[in-house]
Amino acid sequence: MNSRFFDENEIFFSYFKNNSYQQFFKDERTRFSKKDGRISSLKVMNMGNAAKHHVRKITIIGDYAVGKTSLLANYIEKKFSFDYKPSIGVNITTKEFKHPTKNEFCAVNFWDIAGQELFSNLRAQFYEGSDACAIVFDCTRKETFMNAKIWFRNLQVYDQDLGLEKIILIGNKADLQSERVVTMEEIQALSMELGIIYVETSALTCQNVNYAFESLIRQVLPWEA
Ligand SMILES: Nc1nc2c(ncn2[C@@H]2O[C@H](COP(=O)(O)OP(=O)(O)OP(=O)(O)O)[C@@H](O)[C@H]2O)c(=O)[nH]1
Ligand SMILES: [Mg+2]
Repeated sequence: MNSRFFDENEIFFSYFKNNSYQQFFKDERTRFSKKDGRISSLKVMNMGNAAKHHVRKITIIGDYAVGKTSLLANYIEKKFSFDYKPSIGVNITTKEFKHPTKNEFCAVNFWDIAGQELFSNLRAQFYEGSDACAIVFDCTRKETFMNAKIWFRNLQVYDQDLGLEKIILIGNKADLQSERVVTMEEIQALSMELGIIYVETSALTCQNVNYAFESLIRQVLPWEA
């Protein structure tokens, strides 16, 4: 966990999933204080616990309103909302995984990055240090599919070390079949061109949501390598 990041960029956090963060910070013997509803200072103090802790980062990118926040909400909280509340800057949600047998934990931080153009100048710093990434487009909006390639190239600029097996392409809103405008042939061609796997999801019906996230998580857990 990079505490410097929080100090410099606190205003970009639209909200924290406090429960999951508190859980993670508690495990790490972490203190943080709040001022005016924002994180104002944060100190990580590892007091030397017998358990082994790891931290990993999964970034979720793609155009505005493709369903990034909805997919994460479905995966973490099993919730769906028809309301569109644009993300501001980045939302971070943590899920903790335990080694099947050893006293070893991995906190996976999901960085759900705002897709609106307004935030494009901020993105570079959010990509940094990603261990895996999902590029999401909306099967009912062609431009979001065309832009998936641009998101991929931008990610590669800022995170050159990220292997292709750690990036997945997600076509969301698969439930809206009658409104679909992106064909499977086009998607297959892009997925082959970029060399990354494709998963078709629906945050509304849950189709493939667990599968998509689990395939990313498998790539980052230290004991799965
Ligand atoms: N029918 C359907 N609607 C969806 C699905 N996923 C998301 N939506 C809707 O699409 C809209 C946008 O969803 P968000 O999850 O906020 O999109 P986002 O990609 O996080 O958008 P930004 O935060 O602006 O980047 C909302 O109205 C959701 O209800 C889906 O799988 N099916
Ligand atoms: Mg969002």
